[in-house]
Amino acid sequence: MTTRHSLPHSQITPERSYLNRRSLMAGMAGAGLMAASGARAQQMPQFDIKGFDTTEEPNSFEEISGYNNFYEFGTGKDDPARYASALTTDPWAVEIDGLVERPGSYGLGDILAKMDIDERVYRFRCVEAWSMVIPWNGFELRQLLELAGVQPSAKYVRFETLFRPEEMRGQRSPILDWPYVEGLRLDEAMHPLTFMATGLYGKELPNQNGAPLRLVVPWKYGFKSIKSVVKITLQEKQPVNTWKATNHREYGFYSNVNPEVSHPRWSQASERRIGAGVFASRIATVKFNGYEEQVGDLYRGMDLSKNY
Ligand SMILES: Nc1nc2c(c(=O)[nH]1)N[C@H]1C(S)=C(S)[C@@H](COP(=O)(O)O)O[C@H]1N2
Ligand SMILES: [Mo]
Repeated sequence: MTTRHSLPHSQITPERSYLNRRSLMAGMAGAGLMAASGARAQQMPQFDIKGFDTTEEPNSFEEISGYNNFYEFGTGKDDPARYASALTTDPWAVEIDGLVERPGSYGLGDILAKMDIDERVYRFRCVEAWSMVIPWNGFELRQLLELAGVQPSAKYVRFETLFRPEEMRGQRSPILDWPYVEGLRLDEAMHPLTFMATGLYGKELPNQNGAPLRLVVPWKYGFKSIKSVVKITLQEKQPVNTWKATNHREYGFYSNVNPEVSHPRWSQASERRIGAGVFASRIATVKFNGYEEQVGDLYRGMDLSKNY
């Protein structure tokens, strides 16, 4: 498979110039917004002109690839970085089935040859109340769904992670009901913010971050962003996602970031930014993780405390 190794410009951008370019853009976008909306802008996440990229400082590559949740490799935050190198990611294929026009097994190389690889600097908020800013590379999920052709009766998308206990040591224990499953409503899946990541910082996606292909839904708690995806099913019924099945009182289907709806065991009103240092103060969590302007309409009229 060659396409995974031939990403466009981002592949050859060294980390330093990548960050310089980012902070330059942050400065420009920040200046405009501050002038327009005054002091309040200081507390709210800010985005570039497309509305996709946050202008906050990204976390380092080491932070993003060294502090992970990927229970297939263990429950410790440093287990994935230690053990995920055992995973074979080439060859890789994604089975797309259910209510689609062209069901079948799609090789990753063939998929990537048809996708526009883009960069997205997204805020990322785990349900455990820590957060990062991550510069992903990848493509919009809707491009992949359009490749398979969504039938009009489809209402939800179900995703499944690889099940390969020989390489994924966590799957040899019944910590979760394997394989890991997630789901989105079709309109959430088709939203331009909903991303399939194939890399970060212009480098290949580290295995611990869900190589070679993982979902990223920036306005939802991190567990919705399912890693190492091998199966995508279009269906009429709402999928049963792993964390909801494990504990439906604590984890729901929607899982939109919401400072007003507490987790039964902790508040969701604030978060700890990874890398900010032990003495840094917590930062306020923002509804839909700061993406309310882009996604608020998807949930008009819904009771978000019931649909948590
Ligand atoms: N297959 C799978 N996907 C997963 C997880 C997992 O354990 N298994 N953990 C989720 C959780 S809880 C979070 S916070 C994010 C973490 O992504 P990151 O390690 O790239 O920051 O992955 C999500 N996707
Ligand atoms: Mo998480």
